[in-house]
Amino acid sequence: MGLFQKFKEKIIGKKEVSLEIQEKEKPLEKLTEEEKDTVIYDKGLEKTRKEFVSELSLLGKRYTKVTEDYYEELESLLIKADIGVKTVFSFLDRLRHRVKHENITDTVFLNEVIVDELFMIYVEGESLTDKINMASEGPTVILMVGVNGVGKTTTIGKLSHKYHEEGKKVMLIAADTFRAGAVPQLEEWAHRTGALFYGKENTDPAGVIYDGLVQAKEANVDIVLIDTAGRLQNKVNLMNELEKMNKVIGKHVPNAPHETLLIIDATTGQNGISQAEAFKEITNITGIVLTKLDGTAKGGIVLAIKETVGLPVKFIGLGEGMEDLRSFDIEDYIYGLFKDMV
Ligand SMILES: Nc1nc2c(ncn2[C@@H]2O[C@H](COP(=O)(O)OP(=O)(O)OP(=O)(O)O)[C@@H](O)[C@H]2O)c(=O)[nH]1
Ligand SMILES: [Mg+2]
Repeated sequence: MGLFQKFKEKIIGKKEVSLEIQEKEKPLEKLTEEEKDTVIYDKGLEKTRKEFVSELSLLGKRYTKVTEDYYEELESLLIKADIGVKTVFSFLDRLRHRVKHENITDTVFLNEVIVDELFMIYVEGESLTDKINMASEGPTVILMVGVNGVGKTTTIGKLSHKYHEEGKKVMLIAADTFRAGAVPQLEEWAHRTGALFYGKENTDPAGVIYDGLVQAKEANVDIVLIDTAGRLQNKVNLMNELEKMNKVIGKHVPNAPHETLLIIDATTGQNGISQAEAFKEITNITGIVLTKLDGTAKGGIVLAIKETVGLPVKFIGLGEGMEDLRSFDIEDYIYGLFKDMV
């Protein structure tokens, strides 16, 4: 039995929950975290679902038989959803193999096999953990990196909200001392989310982190989120700067940073993949946050990142609101994309 079959029941269950929430017009605050996931993934993946999945169904209707032309159209459809050329090719190889082996001729049935194989990309191979590595003692330090405008500061604000809601004491440190307005922007998020704050403009980022961590330890903070500048000057400079920051962090808090999350804007598509590859060479990235998935029909990028970059997606951004950052969950993702197929 394929994975899609296994998830089908769950998709149906989530659809029912979603319908009930709609009918009763329940506000977001009244929902459980699981229900929120369902609603927010549903809405945030709407664009990808509408384009990619509906085209997939149409393809199945236009071709009754699995022909070369069918494969060609499928290939361009997958590439359009930003699953990535390399991923698409190996995917198509496996699909052709299965079609032959299982003697599949019906394109409508094939859709289920396609979805099945798409999950496999994510699920198979090395199991990457999407959990955040929390410190067993002292503050957990999470460093956020990424090029400009991808959503680093906003993501920190959303994470701060999430951890605050979980009853944790949070501190935000503004080590983006470069861009005008970056420090007050983060400070505003600290105010909105009940977090402590440390930041200083026009100074050395490592120095700010140093002073911030001293305060974080004094205040017995549980989680420290560090914002960094987004400029990707040249690689060597960035590497040196990150190394300096890492040294300072490690000196203060053993084994920190516990996470270095690379933020990628999903609307930039394959460019985001190149960024992930570049950053991976520069520093020890432990996970990806994929933002703005709500603004693109290219939600397939999650799969491309897993297969081509080999880093786990830990969070996804599905909107601008504070609740719109969700832990990445493959089942919710599958639900959000393929709920109309069951
Ligand atoms: N729709 C949508 N917008 C988002 C999401 N995440 C961030 N944004 C928006 O993206 C824009 C840039 O976000 P910032 O958090 O300022 O990005 P940054 O990486 O800190 O930018 P710099 O500090 O200039 O490098 C803002 O308008 C955010 O509201 C998301 O998941 N969905
Ligand atoms: Mg910023």
